[in-house]
Amino acid sequence: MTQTMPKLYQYAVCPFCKKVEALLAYKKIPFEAIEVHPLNKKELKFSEEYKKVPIYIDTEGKQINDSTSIMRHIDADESVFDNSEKEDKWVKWADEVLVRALPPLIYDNFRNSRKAFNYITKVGKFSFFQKMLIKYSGSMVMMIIAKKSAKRQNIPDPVVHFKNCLDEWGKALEDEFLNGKNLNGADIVVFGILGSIDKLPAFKYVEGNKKVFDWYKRMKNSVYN
Ligand SMILES: N[C@@H](CCC(=O)N[C@@H](CS)C(=O)NCC(=O)O)C(=O)O
Repeated sequence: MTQTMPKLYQYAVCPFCKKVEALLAYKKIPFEAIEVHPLNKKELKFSEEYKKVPIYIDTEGKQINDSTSIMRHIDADESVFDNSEKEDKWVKWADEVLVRALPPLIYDNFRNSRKAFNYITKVGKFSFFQKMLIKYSGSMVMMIIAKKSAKRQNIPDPVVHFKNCLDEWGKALEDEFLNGKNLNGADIVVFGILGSIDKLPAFKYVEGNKKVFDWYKRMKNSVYN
């Protein structure tokens, strides 16, 4: 079987994709990132049933769907995930609470929503017309989805809710990382998720939480150096 570079189908600000990207970077695994058109998803044509991102195609051409399954596949040697109870708890929290706190925060009004989509269209290789379409219709659609999501989750104030999430994570940190001196899968997951807003105005709330921001900088060093 021919060996090729793994491929990661993603969106630039997708927190699930950023989790995977962080693990690949930490493990120094080179990969090809393919930015998916968020409206027509034409890059995902090959995937008949599953139409979400991330999708990972490994070096042997095997397709893996879902960020958690992809991370487990990449970390098959278990050098990052320590499978502790604490790690499991915070991985679950990250996917169920932290990720869901983001849309109401970054798509809260049309201006911020457009900023997020400005970034998305800058990163992807889209034509001018596609960029305009993605920027304006995407911003509008995400703003509506974010409002519904806030209501469903009973989040009256997305900023307060996000700050509370950051406090929770800060309190869980034992030393330099979640489990002390060595980072584990939950550190990578939370780092990746927060990294999805790194270039957006909402990142100021991460910078404003000293404990979490110090940890974030440590993570950046560990993941990218
Ligand atoms: N459980 C999945 C969730 C993936 C997911 O919801 N991805 C979003 C983007 S952040 C998506 O592709 N939504 C469908 C869409 O954009 O149409 C995972 O962990 O990978």
